[in-house]
Amino acid sequence: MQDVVEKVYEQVVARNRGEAEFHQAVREVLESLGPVISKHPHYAEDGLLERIVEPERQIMFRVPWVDDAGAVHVNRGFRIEFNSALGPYKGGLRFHPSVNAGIIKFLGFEQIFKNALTGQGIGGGKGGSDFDPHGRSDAEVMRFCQSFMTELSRHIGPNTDVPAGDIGVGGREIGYLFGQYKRLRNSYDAGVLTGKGLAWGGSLARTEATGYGTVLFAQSMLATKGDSLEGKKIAVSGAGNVAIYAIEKAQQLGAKPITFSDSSGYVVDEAGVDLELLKQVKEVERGRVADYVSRRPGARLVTEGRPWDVPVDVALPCATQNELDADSAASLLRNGCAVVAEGANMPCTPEAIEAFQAAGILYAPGKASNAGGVATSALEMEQNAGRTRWDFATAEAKLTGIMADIHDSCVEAAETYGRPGDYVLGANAAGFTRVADVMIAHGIV
Ligand code: NDP
Ligand code: 2IT
Repeated sequence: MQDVVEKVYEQVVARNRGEAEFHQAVREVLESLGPVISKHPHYAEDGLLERIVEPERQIMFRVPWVDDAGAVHVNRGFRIEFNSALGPYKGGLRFHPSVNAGIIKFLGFEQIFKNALTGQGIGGGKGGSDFDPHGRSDAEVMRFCQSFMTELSRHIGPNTDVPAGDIGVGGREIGYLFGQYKRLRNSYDAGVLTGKGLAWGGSLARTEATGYGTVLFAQSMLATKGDSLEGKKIAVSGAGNVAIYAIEKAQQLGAKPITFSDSSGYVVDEAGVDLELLKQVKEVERGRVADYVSRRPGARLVTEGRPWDVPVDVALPCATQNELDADSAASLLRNGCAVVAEGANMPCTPEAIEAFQAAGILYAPGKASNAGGVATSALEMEQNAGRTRWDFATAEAKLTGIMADIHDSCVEAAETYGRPGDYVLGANAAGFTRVADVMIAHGIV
């Protein structure tokens, strides 16, 4: 790391003690900025780097709620409004027991550059809670969401901050959150949340967008080598929103996804994933991956480890941060895997990324390859503002165009800064310069 960025990194570590994931995300971006600052030293002036690593606002609040048996629980809620240079803060809400300030900060920081890459005029933010929705009744989830929104509603708005889903937050939760927001404000501000139901302001293709976009990005990377996904074997991790629609798009493009996972283990289905069964188990029944195996002859459940030991051509980590480490990377490379595209946020450890780059395979960081979700959220905001509704083909065509543009921006920036094919440098440099130019235009704020 260059001296000037090293100093900023050290300050981040000193100021945000113990927040390992936040340090990791900042380090990855700052490391990429060396060649950018060498070429354009003004980006290191006027405290720009110091400002970009410090959230504009951090909100932390108590979320009390009552379970079905009458017991009181207290969770912690977060919203980190990180950067509004390009537009209202935009980013998802995560409900998972591992959530803490450092996790939300890393996600909010990544979101700044991801959102910049979409070219759509959205700032970066993230939120969530350490609430665990697993095993909770709909009524419990509703009461939690209502309590969470009672505080959050003071801080958000269609032109201020627009939350959406992430781990543990899907259509059901967005519905309860929107219902409470509308009741508190006495105002039908459809544009205050995205990922809404289709009957109340949601956009067609938002559900599919992150997974579809990730696969489209992988297809674009392969196209630079004159190759495609046709006939490729794919390992997917996760079995949630991103994983399911990554599998769907991969199948549409003639590839063969053979794995998926949840926190109870992973499934290998050499015949190719039965997507209808997976949707039934995960989206309808809210079941576990074992429920798929019990109904699918030939599929096997592995309860230890992650799917990265299965020989495949392409890996799509779509579950959570740091789920693919150096050993997993070595195993994928040994088995001939030539493409890794991140559907999740920061799923590969720095050591895994280093191994992929040293081996010269195609590797896409999540802030580029999973940007289709937030991009389609911005399309949802656009439809809400225009009081209009596009058909699926229109929304999907826009998503496809945005993913192609993000891919090309990364390729171009990597070439500009002297490291062709380095999608990490490309994504960070392209995202950073877009935000930084506008921060400079806005003065010291
Ligand atoms: P979901 O809640 O729909 O699914 C998450 C999946 O990952 C589940 O199968 C879950 O298993 C598994 N998982 C989550 N945490 C862990 C863990 N600590 N260990 C093992 N498995 C885990 O979330 P999404 O699909 O929406 O999100 C997946 C990833 O994609 C996240 O990193 C998210 O930040 C990222 N992302 C999501 C976008 C979106 O539009 N939804 C947009 C861009 C990125 P289990 O149910 O057992 O916990
Ligand atoms: O990480 C992400 O980009 C998301 N969870 C989606 C955010 C959004 O506002 O749609």
